Amino acid sequence: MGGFFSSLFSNLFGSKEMRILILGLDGAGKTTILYRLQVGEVVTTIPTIGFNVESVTYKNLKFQVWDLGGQTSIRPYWRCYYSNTDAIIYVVDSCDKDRIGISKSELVAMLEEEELSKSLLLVFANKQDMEGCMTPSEVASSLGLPALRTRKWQIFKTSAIKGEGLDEAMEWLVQELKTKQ
Ligand code: G3D
Ligand code: MG
Repeated sequence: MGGFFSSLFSNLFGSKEMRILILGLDGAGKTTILYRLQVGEVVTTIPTIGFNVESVTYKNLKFQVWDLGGQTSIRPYWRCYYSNTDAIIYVVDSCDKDRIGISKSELVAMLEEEELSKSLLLVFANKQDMEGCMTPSEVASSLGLPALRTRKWQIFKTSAIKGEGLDEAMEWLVQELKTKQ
């Protein structure tokens, strides 16, 4: 575990736990990103209600991942996982134009949660290595990001599979988390 991200994160904090959610529709690239971070062992837990939560803990930093866009009936159970969330990494498949509307409504619903009201928002316009994808600014407007008034957000152009754009995004995150502390 001597990778770029662990050295980036290691100069972050004192002892306070920091929590980061990685969310988005299935197929967006969340699991790929989690493994790309290479900061620790990915543990998958399956709560009885039946949605998978993948997590990685690095020192006092905890990343948790699950898929949005499934049954709305399980939505209340997510709350157990997002209290004290410092940042949300919202991953979008930039080529999935058919589901960008669903992705937007899922994001909007998450952002309405009281406990996420102070979380930073990083949006990853992922799969930028593919032809014919939406650009980051198209993704941003499709998600309605410019209309967000009270939240600190930033969009990043990424290719999780090639490992592109993740460094810049994580550097921004670390900087923001430092100022938030
Ligand atoms: P999820 O965890 O959000 O559901 P995954 O998504 O990380 O499982 O990724 C879904 C599929 O998209 C995987 O392909 C993965 O390799 C691919 N993928 C993830 N990120 C990128 C990217 O940046 N570019 C491209 N081209 N593909 C990406 P498979 O074939 O395994 O289903
Ligand atoms: Mg996954």
